[in-house]
Amino acid sequence: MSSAVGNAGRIDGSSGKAWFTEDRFGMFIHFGLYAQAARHEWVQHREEISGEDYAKYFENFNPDLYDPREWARRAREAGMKYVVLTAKHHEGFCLWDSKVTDFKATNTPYGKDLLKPYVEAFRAEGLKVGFYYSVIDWHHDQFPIDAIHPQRNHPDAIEINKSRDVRKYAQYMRDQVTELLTGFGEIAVIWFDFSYPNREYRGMPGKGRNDWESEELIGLVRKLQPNIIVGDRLDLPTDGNHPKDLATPEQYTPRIAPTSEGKPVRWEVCHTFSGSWGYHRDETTWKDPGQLINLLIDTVSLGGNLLMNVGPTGRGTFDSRADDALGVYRDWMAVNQRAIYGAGASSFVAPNGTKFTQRGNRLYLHVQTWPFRHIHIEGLGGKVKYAQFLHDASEIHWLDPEADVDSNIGVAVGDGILTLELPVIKPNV
Ligand code: FUL
Repeated sequence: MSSAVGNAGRIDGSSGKAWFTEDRFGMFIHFGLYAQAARHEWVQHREEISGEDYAKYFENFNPDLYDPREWARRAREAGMKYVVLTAKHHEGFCLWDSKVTDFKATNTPYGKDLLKPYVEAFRAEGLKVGFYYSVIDWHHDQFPIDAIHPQRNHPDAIEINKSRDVRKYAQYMRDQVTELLTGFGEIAVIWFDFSYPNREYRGMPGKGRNDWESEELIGLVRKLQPNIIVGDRLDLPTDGNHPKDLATPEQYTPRIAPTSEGKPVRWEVCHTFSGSWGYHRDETTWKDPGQLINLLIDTVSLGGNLLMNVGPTGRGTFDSRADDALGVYRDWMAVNQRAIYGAGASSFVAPNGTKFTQRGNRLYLHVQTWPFRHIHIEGLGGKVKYAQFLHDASEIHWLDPEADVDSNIGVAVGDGILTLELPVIKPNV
């Protein structure tokens, strides 16, 4: 339900990035060789699979049903306004025809680049396009065998590391990021994932250095695409020179909006439909419709964006459970999108069992636990001009002592309290 109230300030982006807090809702896509293993995108790490054994997924990669126009249509219908696809995940496999590696889609039985059609398809549906790019790379021959590498228990790990030069890998990343940011038009988001400090080197020279050369990397990104929004997982120094573009809490929604260098920052919560980012055939912890909707409302009510993930199958399709989850958003957003786009946190405090989102002088009350007949809202007395349900625009009566509105709902209200009169039965929205 919505009502008209005074404006509340909210975090906004600067110039070319202001779209982000307006759009609020995006699609994350994790797609790579791991989709064929169908048991989590970290399968190579979890099962300590060697490069030779993992090669079977490369040799069999053939997403013959890949049609990004289908993906894009579903995203748009679900109300998502932007998209982020794994151009390369930790396994190191590249979805595009990178000139600096052979470990890419064009060298598999599929034989084609996946990124160009992806970019074109989503743009055609009106979505902004982003790339996820893994800083970690378990395939690259100069990437060290560190503590989270699939080969971490290899008996010769220390010896192998002695011959590796992570600076060559850092250059490889810059080459690839250059390809991604020069070959596909304007990219809205680059989602780096993830560097970590004080890495265990197992004999590597150069310990203690910023081995990812993240500062060079972000400098390059800013030069190539000044308006791009950069995810915050590069482990950049907190010296005042690298204010964050985007904080990226994963699988949880912070109660207090994140800050960077003491200032409010754009933030985006990413979530899975089930317990895996990559396609996981046997995973059963799929979120139910109520949880999906609550995630979106909760995040926006706190001033953040939601990036919901789909892990397509090895044939390149969304499985039926993902489709169903997207359908939940499609149906809800068809009616309620006004409470999401351009909306954010409100300075008014929502009563228990409800949440507020606010856009300009419109306040949206999301009633999660349906009460019997009345909702009392402190601080809104005398401030509301009109109230209505969103789903059918039907008027909601209220009792507001300060506005001297006549009502026969017959309940005692206090100063500054607005009391909404609801139907006894929750409308079937
Ligand atoms: C994590 C990664 O390790 C996961 O596989 C996934 O990509 C998630 C979004 O970020 O840090």
